[in-house]
Amino acid sequence: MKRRKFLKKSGLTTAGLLSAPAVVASCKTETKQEIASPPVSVRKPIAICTWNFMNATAKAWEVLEKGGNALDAVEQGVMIEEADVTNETVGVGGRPDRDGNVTLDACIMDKDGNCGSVVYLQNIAHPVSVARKVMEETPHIILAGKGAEQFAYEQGFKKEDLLTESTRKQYEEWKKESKYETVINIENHDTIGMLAIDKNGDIAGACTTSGMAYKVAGRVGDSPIIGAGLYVDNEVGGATATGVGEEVIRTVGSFLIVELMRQGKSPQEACEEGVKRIMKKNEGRKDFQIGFLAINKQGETGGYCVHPGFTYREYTEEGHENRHVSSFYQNE
Ligand code: SD4
Repeated sequence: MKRRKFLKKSGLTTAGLLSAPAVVASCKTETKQEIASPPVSVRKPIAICTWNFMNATAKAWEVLEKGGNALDAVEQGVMIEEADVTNETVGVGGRPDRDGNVTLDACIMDKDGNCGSVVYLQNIAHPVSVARKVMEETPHIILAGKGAEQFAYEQGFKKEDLLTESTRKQYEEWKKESKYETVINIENHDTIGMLAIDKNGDIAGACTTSGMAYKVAGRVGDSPIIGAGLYVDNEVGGATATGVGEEVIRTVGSFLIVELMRQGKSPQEACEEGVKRIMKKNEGRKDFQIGFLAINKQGETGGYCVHPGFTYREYTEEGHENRHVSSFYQNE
């Protein structure tokens, strides 16, 4: 008997079935099997990203809506920010290190746990796509610096000047102050981490950044580190981070969030717990920012940040674009 017919005949709704195990037990085997695994309602497709990057989520949605997979959606989604010269924390137009060089970090992870990453990459506008090539075209996971750049050229990427007039000017100004040390503050944000579930229910994620502005040359943050800036487990969900990478690496932040979800926490609860762990190790500090964003297999989302003002953007079929403002943790 088809499921819908059975429901009609028995006068039961799906909710009724779920709360009526006695009825289930008395059904014929054929029907029993269907009822024993009721369809879980999943919000899919869906794309979410850190901060308020509506063009990026719109692009990811465009891919998902056409039936595209989550991996393509997150790659193409974050590429919007990599190409946006007004985003001074990602791709072209990203702020340089203290020696004036723009060095980029990015990673990507798919439903099968495959992943690719580039760190300290220069002169290439789309590090996320190079990271995908590392994942798909090499037996490795991370390529760094000159090697990553050389690999990118071999894969057909073009050499580009990533400094813009604006970031060059800002750098010159910064140098005048001779503050030759890394500035870690709450304004240092706008890294994009994106997570998506496609129509098949598969999850993928990507994260891309130019890192902390005026960092010590050679510094690599959390964003390209699988488990820190990004983690996806197709059975459980995915998480990504933004903010001071050193703190995220210390707690293996995104992996922690996914493991907390595996233990039954909602994405929101998991992000809150992740932030609290970091704050516990930083009693009294209020001068830095960490934000986590997460999605579980059902398409539920959550986000949490040390500071107020953290937002994330969500794109789904029902709600189209919703901007969620997460709560924040205050360290007493
Ligand atoms: C880093 N997590 O390199 C990055 C910075 C960041 O928004 O997220 N900025 O540490």
